[in-house]
Amino acid sequence: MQHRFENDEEVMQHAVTLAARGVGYVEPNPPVGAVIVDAERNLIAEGWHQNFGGPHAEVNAIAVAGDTEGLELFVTLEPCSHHGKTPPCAEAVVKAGFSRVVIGCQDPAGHVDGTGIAKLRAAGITVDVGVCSQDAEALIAPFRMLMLNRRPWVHAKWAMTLDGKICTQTGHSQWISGKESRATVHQLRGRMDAIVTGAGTVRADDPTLTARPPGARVAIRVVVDSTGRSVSLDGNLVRSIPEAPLLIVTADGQTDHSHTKALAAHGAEILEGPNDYIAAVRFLAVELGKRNVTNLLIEAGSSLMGSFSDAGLIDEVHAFIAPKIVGGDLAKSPLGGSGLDQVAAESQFSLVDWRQSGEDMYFCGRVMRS
Ligand code: AOF
Ligand code: ZN
Repeated sequence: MQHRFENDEEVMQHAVTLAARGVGYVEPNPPVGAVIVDAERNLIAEGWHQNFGGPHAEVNAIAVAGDTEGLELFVTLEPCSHHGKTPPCAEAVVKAGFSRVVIGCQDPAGHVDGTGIAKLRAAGITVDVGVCSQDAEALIAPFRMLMLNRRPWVHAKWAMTLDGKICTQTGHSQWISGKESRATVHQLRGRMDAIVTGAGTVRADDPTLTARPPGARVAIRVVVDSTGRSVSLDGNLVRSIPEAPLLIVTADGQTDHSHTKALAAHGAEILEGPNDYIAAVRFLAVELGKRNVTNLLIEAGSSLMGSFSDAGLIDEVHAFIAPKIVGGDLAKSPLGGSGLDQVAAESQFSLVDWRQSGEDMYFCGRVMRS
């Protein structure tokens, strides 16, 4: 494990890489990585937050290092100062006798929000904040959204043809993206807390919406359907309730109560929301935020997808572009709804990934908001 880092940024980059190992396992907590080095930046120990409820990154790294007197700690997120499921890391860090602590970014959560940094400084430790801050912030974007806006980070996934269609004019959509792309989608599903779809998709595809093979966590499946009738009692969603919860969001005044009663008897949860698509997706975001849903994936047709987009509720896009064309005025594109009046002059995304995926291209980007 003998390794010497060139500069502070290199150490922090390593901490960011360690933190990413926790993605999917730690939510609703943030993924955090920690690296301990000596004055010459030789690697002494590393740690990361591995699972929700478990020890935090700094504490794991300190446990590996043993004697930490006079060493330097690099951590992607400000050490916490509160008594949560574990005691405050800031106290453990002070006790460990570090000469210097380098922090990627401040913890936005109300229960920390700078108080961890203040504790370290009050103890006479040199504290530097903001090394590789962009990467450190990017790691905790879903956590920040949940903490500050009390709603999940919303991923929108679609597969489309070269001519921007998600199905033919008859609605046929099987076989747009290839095997590699579908595998990427299952990996994505495996780190989500919720997967949302609409009545049209349920009727057309009878989807299961589980991750195959299973991932780090099991997402609650959510169907937005005003009446609830699209979800049949003998369909794949109901059949797989023992594997993953099923929530059906119906619309006030539209719900088919005798059918939703039967669905509830099969173990589905029914929630009545507003009778308006945009209001319904806002209601859903708030409701899932209350349940600490940190990452939500929409895999839906153009009308529900368009409602999320028009409501300003899409944070990250995963688009698969297949080298196929279908044509047709009536064939749908990924986002329905009202859309924009003008094409944005500035770039709308910060790029996460843009690569070949088998025969397809895969784009992943995060929506930039001013
Ligand atoms: C750290 N290091 O590795 C993480 C931190 O319920 P608990 O005790 O696990 O505390 C969770 C909170 O601690 C979480 O909301 C966030 O503010 C902070 N996460 N802090 O010092 C870590 N994961
Ligand atoms: Zn902590």
